[in-house]
Amino acid sequence: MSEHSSLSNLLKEERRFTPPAELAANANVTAAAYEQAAADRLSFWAEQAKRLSWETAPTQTLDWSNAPFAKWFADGKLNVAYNCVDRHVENGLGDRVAIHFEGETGDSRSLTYADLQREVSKAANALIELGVRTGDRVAVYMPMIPETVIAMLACARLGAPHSVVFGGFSADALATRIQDADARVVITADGGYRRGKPSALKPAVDEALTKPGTENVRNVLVVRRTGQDVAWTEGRDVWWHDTVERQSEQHTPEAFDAEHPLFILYTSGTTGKPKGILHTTGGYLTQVAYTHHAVFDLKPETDVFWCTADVGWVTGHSYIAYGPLANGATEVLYEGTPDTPHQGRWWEIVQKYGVTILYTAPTAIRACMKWGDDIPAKFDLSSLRVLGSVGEPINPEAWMWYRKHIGADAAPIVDTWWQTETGAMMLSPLPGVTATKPGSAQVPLPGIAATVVDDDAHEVPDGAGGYLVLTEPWPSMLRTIWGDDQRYLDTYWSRFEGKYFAGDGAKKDEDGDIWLLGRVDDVMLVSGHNISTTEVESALVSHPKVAEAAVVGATDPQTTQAICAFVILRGTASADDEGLVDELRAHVAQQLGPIAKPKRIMPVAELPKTRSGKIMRRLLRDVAENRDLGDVSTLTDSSVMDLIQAKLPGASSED
Ligand code: 6R9
Repeated sequence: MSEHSSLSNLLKEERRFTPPAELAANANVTAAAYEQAAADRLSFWAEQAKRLSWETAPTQTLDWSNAPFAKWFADGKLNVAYNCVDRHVENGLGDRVAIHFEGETGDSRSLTYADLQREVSKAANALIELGVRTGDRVAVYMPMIPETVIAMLACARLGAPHSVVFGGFSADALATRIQDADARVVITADGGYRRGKPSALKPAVDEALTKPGTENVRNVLVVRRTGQDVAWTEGRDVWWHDTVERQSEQHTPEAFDAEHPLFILYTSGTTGKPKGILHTTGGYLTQVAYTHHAVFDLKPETDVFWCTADVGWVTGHSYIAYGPLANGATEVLYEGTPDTPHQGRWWEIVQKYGVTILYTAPTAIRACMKWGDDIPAKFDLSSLRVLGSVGEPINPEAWMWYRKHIGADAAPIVDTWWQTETGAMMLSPLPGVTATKPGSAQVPLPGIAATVVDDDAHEVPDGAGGYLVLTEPWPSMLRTIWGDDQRYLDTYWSRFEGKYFAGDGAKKDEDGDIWLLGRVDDVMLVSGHNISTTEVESALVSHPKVAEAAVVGATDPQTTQAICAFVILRGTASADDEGLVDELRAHVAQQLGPIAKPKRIMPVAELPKTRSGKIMRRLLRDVAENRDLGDVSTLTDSSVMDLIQAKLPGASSED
């Protein structure tokens, strides 16, 4: 993939932003952390494990004797819910707000740590009444409401691994996940509010439970959120307000082994059945707590943290449920979409709660860019002091907009690279230490070992590209794929001997900083050159008329693959503008070189995305190659594909 370097003028940014002096002077973590971790990585993590309250403190740190099946802190025992809730109450923080909940329709409520302790205890008692025992799997299919976090913590409290399924997934997707994990109970709601309207969830559960392989589900526990009518199966379905509310507020948590399973989270992968990524207890909680403390510089007494992710994405698990609560933080939980009832909704929430740390995804930032600078300008965002990004490479254009219009040209941006599989952040700047570069995740965090290698597993020199690999085990790593150890070995550990293959293309710049270039499966081969989708997308978005772009390689008889781009235009630009497509093609050629010039550019209104805002390039490839669409069950909005296909004939531009 050496062509990456010759194509990368765009990503070769000279701009660097040093941390604000005051933040640097008071930062939780300084440059010394890198030295300590480098001197003795395992002692560093053993030290971080002390952030948690262990019933039995671990004496071992890592057992790698059966690599790549890791055990971290194996002889330690702890309870995750105790760590996220009870211990804060015992430490006198019962009155601190844990969650400020903001409903889409404007309803709100705040739960203190003492409230959370009562609610989680009641929910745990209810699950016991429903027969849930340690080790039983519980599926959670919920909107973004406090009961979702309460349900997850109640499962954790009982040592019953949860499998949270994104509320936007179809009944089929839910059924597959219930089957694979052999879930015994499903926790759901009648519905949630989406774009100002109640959006039902219970019917999908009812449908999923008619499918073979779901027979072991004994009960469905239903939260009443919207009040809409629901079908009811007597004996199986129970209301949360009947079952949970009458329980005792006392529940004594039991300590489990550090390697006890905490959750399974399904990730779709490119083909075949979804992979159930298994995370366990002690190592996971150690790394989410440490990274939340270090990367956001969290001061739990004064900060208000807001992660906008859905709880059905790993980001919601690690940085809504577990990391912030383990650290005793105060956080915002928002039910709805950023543009309901108006496009300034997020900024209104930042202003209302005085949010100091905001963690979101590039796709959302690009949407806000498209809506216009004047919208955030109407709100007081002066409380914000650290901004985070996750989910995709953030193109420099969006990074600069985020910094200027949301961060008042001062708040450091932490671009955090990690995966469902890694459990917690792996590469990221540190806000009080790193001079940040727009578009780069830059360096492995203290205690993490990552590099970029070529096809033969040799580390590439600075200035060259290849594959991102993790070279040492880390505490929050996945332990296996649920029920499929072989697939775990094949997917992550067989490409490069002894190294974890992340599946992402990456390059190192002249300073050794790492830039992510998108999934390796998405790299295009054009006339013998490897071209990264990320770079072409970044070039397109750097044009003033383009808000968002998705690029795929479509089979082409002359060039192996031809670059096809789907673009969402900004504000006033129109798909009918004479010469627009030629202008964009010329712009990419000028930014990256003629080889990267898209053959076709199609203006579209929306792009197909997953729960985390990742573009589903596979579907766009199907469109570009005139094939029938494959599985669309993990799309957040499947009507998007109809819109794109309908536009195809007139909107395309051939050479
Ligand atoms: C947390 C999460 C993982 C994939 C990952 C990569 C992409 C995530 C990124 C990023 C560039 C970042 N990704 N963060 N690429 N810069 N800061 O997203 O988990 O949904 O499993 O996706 O997302 O391609 O391999 P998950």
